[in-house]
Amino acid sequence: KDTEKDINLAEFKEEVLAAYPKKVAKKRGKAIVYNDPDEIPQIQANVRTIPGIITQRGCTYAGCKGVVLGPTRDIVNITHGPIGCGFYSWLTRRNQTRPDEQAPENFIPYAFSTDMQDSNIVFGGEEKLKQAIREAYELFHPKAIAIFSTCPVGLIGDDVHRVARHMTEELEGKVNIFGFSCEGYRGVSQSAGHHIANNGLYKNLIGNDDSVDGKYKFRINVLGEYNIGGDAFAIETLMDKCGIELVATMSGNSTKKQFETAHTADLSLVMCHRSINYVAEMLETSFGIPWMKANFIGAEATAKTLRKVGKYFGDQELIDRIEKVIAEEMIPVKEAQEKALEKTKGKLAMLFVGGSRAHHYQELFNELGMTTISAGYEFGHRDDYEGRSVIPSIQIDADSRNIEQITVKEDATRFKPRKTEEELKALEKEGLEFNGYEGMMAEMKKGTLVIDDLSHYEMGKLIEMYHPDIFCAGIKEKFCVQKMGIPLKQLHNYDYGGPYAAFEGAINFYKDIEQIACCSIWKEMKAPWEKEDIVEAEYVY
Ligand code: ICS
Repeated sequence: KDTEKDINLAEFKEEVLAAYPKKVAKKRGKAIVYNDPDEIPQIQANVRTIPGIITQRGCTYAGCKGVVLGPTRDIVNITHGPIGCGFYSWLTRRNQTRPDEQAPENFIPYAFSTDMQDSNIVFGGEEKLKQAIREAYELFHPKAIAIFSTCPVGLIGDDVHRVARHMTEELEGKVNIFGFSCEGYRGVSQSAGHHIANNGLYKNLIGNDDSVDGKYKFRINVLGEYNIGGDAFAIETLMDKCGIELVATMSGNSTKKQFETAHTADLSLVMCHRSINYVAEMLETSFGIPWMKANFIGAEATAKTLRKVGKYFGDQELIDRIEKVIAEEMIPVKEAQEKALEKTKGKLAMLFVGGSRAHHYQELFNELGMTTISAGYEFGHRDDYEGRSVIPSIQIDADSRNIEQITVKEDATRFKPRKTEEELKALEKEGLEFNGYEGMMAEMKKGTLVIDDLSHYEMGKLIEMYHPDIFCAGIKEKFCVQKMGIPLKQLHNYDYGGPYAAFEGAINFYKDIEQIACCSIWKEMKAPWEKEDIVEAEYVY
């Protein structure tokens, strides 16, 4: 099989559902759909995983501590819970850091945890948490300390917010201490953790510092970029070339100050909408900063994003500089692309990653002449699939029902909107889109398979039935898939690779995928007993 013609995806759904009990089949059936970009079908997403199914998902604590706050280098992030939670969220995501004068501290290599024991479960762990905060303060003198609740903390009722208030008082306000009720079971996945983290950032940090500094007058935030494998570094370098100030990156290689001054930017670009849309909205309602969807994954997408920024500011000098940068950067990109295309063209990919990469990375595969025949998120919501304009806004945030919805911050109205309604309308006429975006389905081919919260069993079936040339997922899937003779590229932590963002990242990706997907070694992955005759002996009694 080498072409799209030889595969018949239509058989998949019936075959896979046949193995499930009736009720399960009914529920899973709603999460497995055949795409039609012209008439986008409804997909079930962001609902509880059926117990017993092996899911790819993570927990709410992972979304809050691991994903959103974790990459901040000068905040001490304390996990209040058993040591396993802190240990498994310790550096595995490969979010990179680079201390500088603004924040010479770097706490990312540490795993801070209260290491709760049986006695803390029985008698309560608040005292231990207080002690941990005292210790962290004495040892490191950080600017801020964040506390993250894990499942047992919620079950026994330790109040991390009360502890935060108590310790702020005890330490005479010398350090900003705040807690997150992000117990693992709070939501159906990481997604609830993103929301809780966004609310906490907004309440405790954003808007605290009005100072405006930097080299350039065009000031933007890049939200939903976590510097995995150095992605944010690649974006920083690119912005610098274009003469654009990056006020805050949320939260790759970020600092407390970046959060506190984010409201001084004039535009927010949103990379991973799923994890940070709440902050984007809050920055807009409170401080009048418009946001646009952006994508730095893929060379074409990067160029498009830069042009959007140029258009937003409407400054001819900036626009010219951006065009010059794009023209220069595209030379090595095209060279690398052509070289890779000789081998990658016509190959097939499957992508099952979190809440935005399964969509964004399709751009890079398109640039490699490869087709994504099946994709899905672990915890995306319906708008991430169907597009924000397709589904009614009331449904956008169904899972966050039990999470506080914050809109306006008191006294934030001291800031004027960056553009008037008319100016924004005029920009929309010129093709800029604010507060909206296309979901994954609008950009996938007709008849391709879109599957939410893919189960381990379904993954095996996909491989068995269609033998894609590459399967993109994470560490939980990697070795199972590779044992089936299909290469797996981790799109969470990039294995050992990256950056994959911006022009520089696209070149890295082309090279890596050519090597991984076009390598003959995978044909040799059959176990000896699968390809050789074996002699079976019988015992004689
Ligand atoms: Fe966003 Mo892994 Fe991001 Fe996305 Fe999110 Fe996670 Fe990672 Fe994955 C993430 S924030 S940790 S882009 S950096 S929770 S790779 S949705 S699952 S696809």
